[in-house]
Amino acid sequence: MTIPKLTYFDFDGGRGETARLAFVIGSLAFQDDRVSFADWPNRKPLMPFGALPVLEINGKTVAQSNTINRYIGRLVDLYPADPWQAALCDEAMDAVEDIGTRVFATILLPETEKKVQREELANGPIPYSLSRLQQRLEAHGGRYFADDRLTVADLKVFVWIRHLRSGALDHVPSDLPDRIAPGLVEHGSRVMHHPGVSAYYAGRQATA
Ligand SMILES: N[C@@H](CCC(=O)N[C@@H](CS)C(=O)NCC(=O)O)C(=O)O
Repeated sequence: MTIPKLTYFDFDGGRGETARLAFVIGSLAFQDDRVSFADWPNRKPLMPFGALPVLEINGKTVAQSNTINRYIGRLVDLYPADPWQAALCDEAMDAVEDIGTRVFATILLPETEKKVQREELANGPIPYSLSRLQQRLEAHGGRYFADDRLTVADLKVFVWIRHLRSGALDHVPSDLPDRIAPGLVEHGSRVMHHPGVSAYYAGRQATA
């Protein structure tokens, strides 16, 4: 196998971050191809669906974040072998994708419209999604979303909660997860304390 190349935007979050973390935790060397926003218009037409992330391996490419997460998860044993546990893992990743897609769709809106739409999301769909995700976590024992161990689902939820709490989303209160779903915040702290995850972010800070 050639060294896989993961192409995504140059920030520590979003749809590409789960796969980056999976590579790091799984100690699988990869090329972290970070695209600047300035360079994106040149790169976009070359991508299978004109979007990122994209994984290149053995000279072939595959797109769609959760597809990539599952694929890398299988390579590094962060995806359940049991079909039912795999379905639970997919469920959590797709649930994050559902709400994330609605939030990301507001990024390029004019400021007034962005404020209206984000406040609507913060007053309904985001808390709803957080509370339902927390219920699902509790239903599976409260520690991990599937397989009673860390999987790519935990990484994806962690990235999402980290983003919400970062304050980077204007008009969405950064304390929403703490107020609505403390179980997800605790889960996020569990993931952050994974040695591979904490070492990765310590390294990212050191190079920032
Ligand atoms: N369903 C796709 C969505 C991909 C997507 O919309 N990616 C965003 C970044 S998170 C993107 O590439 N935006 C730039 C563009 O569409 O030009 C996935 O899950 O990978």
